[in-house]
Amino acid sequence: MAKEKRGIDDLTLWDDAKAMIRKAEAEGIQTVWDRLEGQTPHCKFCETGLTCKKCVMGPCRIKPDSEKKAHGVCGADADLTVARNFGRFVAAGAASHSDHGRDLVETLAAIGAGETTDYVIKDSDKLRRIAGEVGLSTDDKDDKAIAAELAALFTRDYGFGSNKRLSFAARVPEKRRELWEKVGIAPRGVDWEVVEMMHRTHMGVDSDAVSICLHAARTSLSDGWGGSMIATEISDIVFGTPKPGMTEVNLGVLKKDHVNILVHGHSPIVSEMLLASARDETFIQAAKSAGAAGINVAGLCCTGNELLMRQGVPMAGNHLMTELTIVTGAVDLMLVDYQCIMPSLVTISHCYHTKFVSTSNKAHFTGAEHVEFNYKNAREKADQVVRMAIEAFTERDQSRVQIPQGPMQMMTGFSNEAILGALGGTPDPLIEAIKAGSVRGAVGIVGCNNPKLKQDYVHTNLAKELIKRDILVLCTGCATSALGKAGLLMPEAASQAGDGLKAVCESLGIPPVLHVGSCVDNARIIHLCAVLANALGVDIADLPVAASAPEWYSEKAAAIGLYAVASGIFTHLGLPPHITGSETVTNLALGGLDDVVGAHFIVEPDPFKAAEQIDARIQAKRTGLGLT
Ligand code: CUV
Ligand code: SF4
Repeated sequence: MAKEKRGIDDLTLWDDAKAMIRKAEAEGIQTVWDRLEGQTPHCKFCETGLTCKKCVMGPCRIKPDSEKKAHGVCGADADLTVARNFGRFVAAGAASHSDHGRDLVETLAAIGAGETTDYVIKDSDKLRRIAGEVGLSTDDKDDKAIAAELAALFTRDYGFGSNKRLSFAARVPEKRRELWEKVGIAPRGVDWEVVEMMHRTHMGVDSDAVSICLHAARTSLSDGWGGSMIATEISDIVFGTPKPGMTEVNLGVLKKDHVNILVHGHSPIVSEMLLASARDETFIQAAKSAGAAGINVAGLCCTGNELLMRQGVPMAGNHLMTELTIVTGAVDLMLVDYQCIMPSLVTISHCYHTKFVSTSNKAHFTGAEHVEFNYKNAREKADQVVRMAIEAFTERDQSRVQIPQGPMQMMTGFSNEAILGALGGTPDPLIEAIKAGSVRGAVGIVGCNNPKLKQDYVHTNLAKELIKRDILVLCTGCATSALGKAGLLMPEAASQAGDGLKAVCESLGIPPVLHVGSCVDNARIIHLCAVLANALGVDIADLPVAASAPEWYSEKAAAIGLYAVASGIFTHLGLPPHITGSETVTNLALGGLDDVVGAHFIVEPDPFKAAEQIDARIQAKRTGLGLT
């Protein structure tokens, strides 16, 4: 962390962000960067994972090199303290995705039981395909009956598992499953692993750092191959499986003459319904009567990614843009569900006419208006919210509105079904391209922004370096806005790729960076890896693939990174988690895990150096497969 005050050019890569940071400053509005400065320097004990407040004999601060303070009151040393903290960190991340997934299971069950008319099965083919895949018979059954059975099965995956194993574990290559069994990290139920982590990290339970780290891996796998994967698949079934399409990104997607509604958070359950209401002719007419040209819905963060993938709804920005969207003065209403919603958004919205509306019983925000959505009332509540937005529009002070430059175009919608569809229904053409070396490998660039790093600088430069090297990039989450704003989600960006990748993209008419969805949709990436590995008859760890969370901040990102590694995928992080106070845990993460699960983490804030290391790993994997 730089000690001197950072200039605006150190905060973000983008003109739209800079313009709004300046406007915020002029209007006396505090942003995430100001607050980071206030918190810097951070507490060294916390930063390195050496604080423990798990019981009331403490709190304890562990100083490994001090005779008196090397242990907490209970006797925990630095390794154990870091591991217990990290274990809970990962469990919280896994819990977040998986609790989001639970809402989708509940919705699917409600459809099955005929308890909702607001939500329906949009992709009946996928419903039947997934049901068949997890061993349910679909013969002579209607969609509702299948939905009910599938929801019941997934409910078991949350608890004791079906056969103490996740249904989607069947997707995992056999070698990998055997390895998980051998190491003792085969994931069972989603809730089970999270609860067990809370138990293990209570004082006096698991007191071995390595053992806790292995359970952290198991917990993360229950997210990746469980909660997140279930969330993704049900979202496709209920809201439609994404297909490629065009849309736009950056603050320029806001429209001065429209009612602007931003959806922020994660689940498509709320945002899809809001979109349906906003597209309703009655409300469009109401907006016109109020003096607007229409209703404009745009997304933020992951629920933005969900709408982007399935509905082509434009994206206003990623994590560090969320506050700045309100600073435009053009947002009439921000509708949120849960996760990554900075509480500061409520404060900032009060500096404008912006209505801030929370929707989830799990996520109340002091100072917000709460309109609670559930599967029985969702459409009615969405209608109510749209009416609130139209009313807010009439209170907007247009003299305070400043909307930066016009938006960038981008292509989205690359579900695995769409990717395989583009390849003619089988992974073979991709495998052939990998064998021939025109596509040397693939990397998922995922995750958040972090104000400690220059916004989107690591994302964009890493992606550019990789595609130059004929490495295909898949992106999700907040990386999407970064790469979209950089123009990399356009087919034309193929010209920036190496000759091999360029030719492949041009022949298929696709960008060298494919948008595959939200954070839970990282499940699509590990699923695709499994499909490739199974087709080649190898383990995921043998594939020339890697993952990267260049600018991550959240517990969820830690869970994602860890399930990627535990699935056999080499993973780059732009900055470390709070583990550096333990040599044992740090060494395990940065290398030791290779011997256990065949992959490990690297930490590198410089995108150019990171690209070198990822390239070297991919080349080693190619060599391992006998490729050049
Ligand atoms: Ni879930 S977790 S900041 S919105 S990607 Fe965006 Fe994505 Fe990180 Fe949050
Ligand atoms: Fe201190 Fe141990 Fe209690 Fe943690 S669990 S607060 S290290 S006594």
